[in-house]
Amino acid sequence: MKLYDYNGASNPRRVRIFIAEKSINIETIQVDLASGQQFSDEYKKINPYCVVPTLLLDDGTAIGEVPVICRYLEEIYPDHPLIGSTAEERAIISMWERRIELDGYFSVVDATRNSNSNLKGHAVTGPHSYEQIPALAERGKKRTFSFFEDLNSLLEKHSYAACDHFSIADITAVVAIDLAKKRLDITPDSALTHLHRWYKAVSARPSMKA
Ligand SMILES: N[C@@H](CCC(=O)N[C@@H](CS)C(=O)NCC(=O)O)C(=O)O
Repeated sequence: MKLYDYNGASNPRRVRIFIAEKSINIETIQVDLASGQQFSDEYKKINPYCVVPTLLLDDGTAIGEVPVICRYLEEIYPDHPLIGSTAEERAIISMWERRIELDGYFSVVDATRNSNSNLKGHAVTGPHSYEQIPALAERGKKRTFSFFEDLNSLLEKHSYAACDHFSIADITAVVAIDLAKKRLDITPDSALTHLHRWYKAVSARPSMKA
């Protein structure tokens, strides 16, 4: 099994953190996004969406999409569960992870891809070309601030994003916050005390260095 990866990119980081939390080792292969290696014919055969990560199984099966890769790894490495141990827990954690991805992670991505000058003509990942829409960057920033507030309210109810223990929902949330800081120079307001308490605790986990 091999993970097609790129060290500077946040979606593969979500999978790298997941792998580190599971204490498993998976060989990684760098796809140099900066030089456009994701668009090479060779990589397109592995992932026609021209994105990383992709998990390539020993029989040649290629699995894309972060939550799907993580779900596959959870099934084959059930120790240290990160998507829940019961049907109900799996549903609750998956629900929050999806909401955090849709409202938080994708808002940061929208704001970044529609404003970064290196991404002109490439506002949406993949083989097709799309121009940037500045209004989407503005909306993405606004939605990022709303996400910080909503996450703070969530963390008032339980110690971690989805429940009272660490899960994949925390991984998506922390990577969204780190991406907002790195790409947009946006950080959560210091008044969001529940978010900051949680962020400090999860950021100290060794897996976060991945
Ligand atoms: N929906 C995909 C998104 C993956 C994605 O957008 N990856 C980015 C890196 S963070 C990428 O490969 N970008 C290539 C590009 O910008 O051309 C997933 O969940 O895996």
